[in-house]
Amino acid sequence: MTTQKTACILCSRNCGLVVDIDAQGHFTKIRGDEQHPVSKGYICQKAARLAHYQQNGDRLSHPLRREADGHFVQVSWDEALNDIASRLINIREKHGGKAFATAGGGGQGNHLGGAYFGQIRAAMKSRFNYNSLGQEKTGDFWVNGRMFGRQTCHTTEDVEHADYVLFIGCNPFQSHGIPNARDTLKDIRKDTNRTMVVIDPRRTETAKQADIHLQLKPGTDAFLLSAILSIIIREDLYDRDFLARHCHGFETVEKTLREIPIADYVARADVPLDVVEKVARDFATAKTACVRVDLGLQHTLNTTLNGYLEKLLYLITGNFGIKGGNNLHTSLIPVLGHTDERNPRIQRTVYHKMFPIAGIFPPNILPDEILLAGEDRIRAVMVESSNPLLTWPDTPALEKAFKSLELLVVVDVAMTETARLAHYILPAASQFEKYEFTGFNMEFPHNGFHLRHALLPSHAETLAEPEIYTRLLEKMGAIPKSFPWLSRIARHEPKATGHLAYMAATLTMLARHKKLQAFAASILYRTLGSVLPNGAAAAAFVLPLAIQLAAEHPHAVRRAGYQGNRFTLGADLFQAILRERSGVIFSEHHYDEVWSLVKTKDKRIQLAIAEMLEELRLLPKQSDTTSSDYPFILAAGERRSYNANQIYRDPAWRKVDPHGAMRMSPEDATSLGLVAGESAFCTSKHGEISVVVEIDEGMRQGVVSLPHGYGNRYQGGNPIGPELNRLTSRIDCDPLSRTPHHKCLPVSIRKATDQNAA
Ligand SMILES: Nc1nc2c(c(=O)[nH]1)N[C@H]1C(S)=C(S)[C@@H](COP(=O)(O)OP(=O)(O)OC[C@H]3O[C@@H](n4cnc5c(=O)[nH]c(N)nc54)[C@H](O)[C@@H]3O)O[C@H]1N2
Ligand SMILES: Nc1nc2c(c(=O)[nH]1)N[C@H]1C(S)=C(S)[C@@H](COP(=O)(O)OP(=O)(O)OC[C@H]3O[C@@H](n4cnc5c(=O)[nH]c(N)nc54)[C@H](O)[C@@H]3O)O[C@H]1N2
Ligand code: SF4
Ligand SMILES: [Mo]
Repeated sequence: MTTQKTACILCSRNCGLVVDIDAQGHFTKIRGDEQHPVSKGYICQKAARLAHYQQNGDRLSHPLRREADGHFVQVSWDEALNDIASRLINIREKHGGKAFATAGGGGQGNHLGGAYFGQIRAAMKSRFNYNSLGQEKTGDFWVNGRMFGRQTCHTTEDVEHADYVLFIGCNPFQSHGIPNARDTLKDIRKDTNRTMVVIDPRRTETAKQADIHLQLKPGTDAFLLSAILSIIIREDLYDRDFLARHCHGFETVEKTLREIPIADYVARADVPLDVVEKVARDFATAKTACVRVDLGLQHTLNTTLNGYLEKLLYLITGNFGIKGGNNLHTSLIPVLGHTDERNPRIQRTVYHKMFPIAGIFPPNILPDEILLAGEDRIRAVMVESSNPLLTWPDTPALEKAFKSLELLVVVDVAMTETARLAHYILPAASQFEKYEFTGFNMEFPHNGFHLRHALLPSHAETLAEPEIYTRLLEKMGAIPKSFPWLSRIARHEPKATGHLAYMAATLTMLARHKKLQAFAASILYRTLGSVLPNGAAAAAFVLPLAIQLAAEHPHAVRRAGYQGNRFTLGADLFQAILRERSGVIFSEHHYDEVWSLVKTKDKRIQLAIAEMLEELRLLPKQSDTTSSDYPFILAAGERRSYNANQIYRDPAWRKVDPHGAMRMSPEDATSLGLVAGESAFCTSKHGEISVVVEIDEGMRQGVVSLPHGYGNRYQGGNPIGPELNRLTSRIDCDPLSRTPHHKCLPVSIRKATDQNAA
């Protein structure tokens, strides 16, 4: 038996773990890693059963090719990659980069492979990066771009230190998303000087711990938030000094907000006006306050506008750049890019003319870009670490689109619903069989990074993504098979110089061969990679990122404990990243240094965003979502105690909720004549699925919910639990970001009589 360090891969927190592994490579004990600098020993119940990810009946072992009759045959890596390379090149030569897109590229904890995956897009001369973030967070990123200057300016919330915390459309008790969520919630609850407010249509596990719960009608957040802002403005509770010193455009925003018909808007949200006034006043006058939002705000109506209003809340009250407020944070791994659609050079999609946000295109439009874009359509797609057939809106449309492709390649650890449609399935080593990390490190003022080491040998013939994509690039002729000069320098450079001679040589080479710049990750992997200790080759590309971070934030990196001059500081950080099994803190800022992270020219925040103010003015025209045909609102995709996106496939991992039941209020169940455990049909204008009913006192009347992360066909069987996205729409989406309205889906529900259930 060995004891090793790693991290949980089931949500964005990636809590540090200590695991015992027996001689057969099975996890026998999993506990929190006290030495992990961010999670400090914390875990939730989901981590204990990670063995079901590592070993399950759907794990892939060999590359597979689909034959004409639909069945898969085992092929060698060379056979698969040679054919994929030549088919990709053929498509590029005949149709250009527009004909190719990637889908996915990293899940909750595996972002290392993503750095290599993007290179395939570059080799194909394509910009089309479709990713699940484009169905949740891109509206938020767009607003960040306008307010803070770049879409890479990502905001975070100091919930741990805030006196007043507003949780809007998130349920951290189940979904986490904030440091050590359950402990943090408990601390706020126990402290009588601190206040927790939850804005959510369901009385969630988080809402039950809150001081105030505003149980609004789904889809009305923009009404409620603008009313709260208006109260703050009309009652003169905004922070004049902060606004004068740090922001532009307040007068314009103020004018619009002052005109909001407060009582009317609060009535639309269907919550008590006196409580809303109290929340507005107490939030604005609290010593420190912050706002945490997630899918409840981002999968509902007015996604982008909601993100704007939420940011205005903490900005006009001056709760930014302070302990206990909202802040920006550093990033070591650039998960997001910046793509301003006002720049005419930004490449739009062929059919929808959609622009990318933060470099990401919205999954909603992918079926049309494949099926309806004519000669210039997308003809080849490569999917990684994502299962779009279950997780992207409008499953039937996507299925039809994927089936029409000239080439679909899926890289996954498991046989997924998407993989079953592929021409080639490439089996990846699991996240415990290779080097990995998450790029979702969003802490401020301290930010952390955890490079996870491989704990186990790769299963069967599986390969880690860096190897898969580097081989593919080599076969496509995008990069040479070797770089003898760079390899030699890497090998012979004395340890003390921290690979700086190597870096200098690489930069010189890349300056001379600009075409190779896009493939730097694979070049570093093949050259520097081979001299890194403990087989850490895949992490070689972190070196230039560490150097860049240190050059940008030398004080923050030094405070975090690293030493060196302008050139060597980043190399010192890199060495620590390679060495520390529990992860490191890589930057330590003072709160007021948040302004160094703002990317506008004058470091001021732009509050007046014309598109958002226009959408706000049009808000009263918004019509009701429900109708007599579809009288219920379905929140399609709740986070519960035993779901974790599509990461687990074996249903045996769930301790509760085997069917992924539909939650509804007792009143609604009675009126439909349904009892707990009974089957029903849930129908939207797009599709129908069968569900099992659960009665939940916490549900608002007229609202039902289904969990995310079900519907998979384990070992080729029938779907287990709701296939949610057979109901959801790719057309009903945010006008700007095109993120879907998953949480505000009009449906009807009917009892499944014995006859039609059969
Ligand atoms: N257990 C578990 N944890 C997870 C995941 C998982 O699958 N399982 N997935 C991870 C991922 S990828 C993500 S993005 C996060 C998401 O994390 P969350 O966003 O916190 O999770 P959800 O349960 O999807 O939605 C949050 C809340 O939004 C509420 N809501 C629904 N409609 C509305 C509305 O119109 N307005 C408001 N204000 N609220 C509304 C729902 O009632 C729900 O309580 O969770 C992560 N963590
Ligand atoms: N209706 C509805 N739809 C939703 C949501 C919702 O709430 N409602 N939530 C949305 C959200 S917020 C998100 S983030 C998405 C998530 O949906 P996806 O983007 O599809 O991501 P995951 O579900 O995390 O899928 C992870 C896939 O990666 C594979 N995998 C695991 N480890 C590795 C690895 O090391 N290498 C490779 N190559 N593959 C690996 C798993 O087997 C699995 O197939 O779903 C979205 N879809
Ligand atoms: S699911 Fe999230 S919060 Fe729970 S242990 Fe894993 S990473 Fe931590
Ligand atoms: Mo997500």
